[in-house]
Amino acid sequence: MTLSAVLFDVDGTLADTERDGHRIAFNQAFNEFQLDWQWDVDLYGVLLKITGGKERILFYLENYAPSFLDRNNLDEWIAQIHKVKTGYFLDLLKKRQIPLRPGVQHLLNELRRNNIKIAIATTTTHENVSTLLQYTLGNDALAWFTVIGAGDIVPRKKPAPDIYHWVLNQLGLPAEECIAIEDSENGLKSATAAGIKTIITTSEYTRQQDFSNAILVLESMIQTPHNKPLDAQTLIKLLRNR
Ligand code: XBP
Ligand code: MG
Repeated sequence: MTLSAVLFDVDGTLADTERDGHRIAFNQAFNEFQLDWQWDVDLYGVLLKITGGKERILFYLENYAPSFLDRNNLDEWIAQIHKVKTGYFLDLLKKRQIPLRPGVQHLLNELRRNNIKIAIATTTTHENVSTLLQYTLGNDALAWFTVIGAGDIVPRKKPAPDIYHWVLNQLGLPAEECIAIEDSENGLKSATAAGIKTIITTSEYTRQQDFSNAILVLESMIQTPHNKPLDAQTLIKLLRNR
C-alpha cells in the first residue's frame, strides 16, 4: 500500500506538553479562580487517562472534589476555567518554553520532500496546535498541514475514533494509505479503531502503557542504537510490509 499521509498526535508526540505545560496552565487557572486544587505530577498522570481538558476537570471533580458538582451551570463554569487555562498554556508556548521533541522537524521535512501529506489529529484546542507550530516551526508551518483536526470539532474525544475519522474524511483518503503517530494508549486505540496503522513514540507518562497493537514502538523519533531519525523511507516500507 502506498503511503499518502501521516497523521500526527500533538500532546506527547510533537512535543512534551503535559507535565511542564498543560499541567502548569491548569494549576494557574485554578489559582486564578481561587480554587485550592493542585494537580501535582503524579496526580496529573492519573488524570491523563481522560483526554480533553474540560473532560479532565469534570473527571477530577467527580473523583476528588464532588461538592463542586452541585454548582449551577457546571459545564459553563468548567469551560470558563478551561479558557483561562488555554490562555496560560499559550503564554508558555509564546515564551518558547515547550520545544518540539527530537526528530519531529526532521520527519515533517522528510515527508513534505516526499510529497506525503501531513495532518494533525488531537484532542487539544486548535489554538494550542497552531501556536505550537508557529512558535516552533515558524509562521508558514500551519500551511504545511493539509488538515488539522483538533478539540471539540468531534463530539467524542480519543480513545473514540471520531477525530481520526474526521481527518480521513477531510483528507479524502482511506485509512489503509495512512500512518498515525501517537504517544499514548488512548491515542493508539483511537487511530486503530479508525483502521489506521500506528507508530508509538512513548513519552514520560505513557511508557508503561499497552502498545501491543502498534506497528512500531520507539522511545522517540530518534531511533537507537545509531541515533537515526525516523524518516519517510522507514514509514513507506512499514506500510508496504503490512
Ligand atoms: C491530549 C489531551 C489534551 C491535553 C490538554 O491527548 O488529552 O486534553 O492534555 O489540552 P492526546 P486541552 O495527545 O491523546 O490528543 O486542555 O486543550 O484539552
Ligand atoms: Mg498524545
